[in-house]
Amino acid sequence: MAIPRSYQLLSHLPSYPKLSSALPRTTTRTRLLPVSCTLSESKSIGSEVSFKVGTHLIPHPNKVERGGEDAFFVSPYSGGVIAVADGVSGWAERNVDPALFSRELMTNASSFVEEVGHDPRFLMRRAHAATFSIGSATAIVAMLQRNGILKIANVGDCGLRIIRKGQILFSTFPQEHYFDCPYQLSSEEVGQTYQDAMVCSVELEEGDIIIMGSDGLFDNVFDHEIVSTIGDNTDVVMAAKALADLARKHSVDTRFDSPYSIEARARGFDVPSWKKALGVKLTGGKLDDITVIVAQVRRSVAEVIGS
Ligand SMILES: [Mn+2]
Repeated sequence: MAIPRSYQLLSHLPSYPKLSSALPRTTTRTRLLPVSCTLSESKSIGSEVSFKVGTHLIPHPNKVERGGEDAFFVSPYSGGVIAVADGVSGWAERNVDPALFSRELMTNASSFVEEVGHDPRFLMRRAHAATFSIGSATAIVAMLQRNGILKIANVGDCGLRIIRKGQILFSTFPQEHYFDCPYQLSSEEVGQTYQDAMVCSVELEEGDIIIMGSDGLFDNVFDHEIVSTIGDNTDVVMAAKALADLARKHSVDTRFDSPYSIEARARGFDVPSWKKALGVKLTGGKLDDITVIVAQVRRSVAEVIGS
C-alpha cells in the first residue's frame, strides 16, 4: 500500500518543517469527525466476560524471512485487548523497513493498555506518541470491558467483523485517501492521528465472534466466506488459521475474483481494452501479509469454575 502523495511530494523537498505549515495538512482536508455508534439492541450480559483468542499470521511470500510487515498483540487486560497494525509497504522504496513502525506501535500499545481506561483511541494516541521509528501503519484496536462493551478504534484499512448467530452484526469500513492508500498513523506530520480514528462501541453477548485482520484478510476473503469459515471452525485457533489459509489461497489465485479485484475494477483499474473486448477482466487476489485474530466472547473463567 502507498504513502499519501502529499507526503511523497513533501519528502522530496529540502525544508520539510517550513513546507508542512505552508501546505495544507492531509489530516485537515480528510479528517472525519469521530463516529460514535452503539449497537444496543441486545440486553447487557449482566456478568463478567472475556475473550478467548486465536491468532494467525502469514507473511507476504517475498517477506517470509523477515516475518512480514504486519504486527499485532493480544492482551488479557480486563475482558481482553486485540490489535493489528499493517506497516505501509511504500516505505521500502526509501530504504526504510516498513515493519519497524508497525512493530514498535504495537509494542507500545501493548505496554499502555492498563493506563488508558478502556479507550482504544487514547491507546492509539499514547502508542503513536511513543513510536520513534520512521514509517507509517494502519492500525485497529478493540478493547473489551468486563461488562461486554467492546470499544473499537480504527485508522485505515485493517478491519473488524462481529458475527452473532451466524450473521455479521457489525463491520468496520476502510478509510483511505485514494485506492490502495489508506489513512495511516505516521512518523511524519502529514499522516493521520488518533483524531482520525473511526470509533465505535458495541455491546457484545456471550458467543459473539470477533474477526480482526489486516487488509490481507479482507482484500482476499468475502464476508460470506468469513461467516462460513467461522461456522466450520468452533475453535478460535483453528478458525484463525483457516481464515488466514483461505486468504493466502485466494491471494495467489490469479483467476479468483477477489474483493480487491472487484474494488480495483470499480475504481477504473482493469485489463487493456483489447482484452476487455475478448471478455477478459482484471481478477486475482492480492499478495500481502495476512493477519487474522479471532476472539470469542465467553463468561470469565473464574465464573465458569464457580458455577
Ligand atoms: Mn496489508
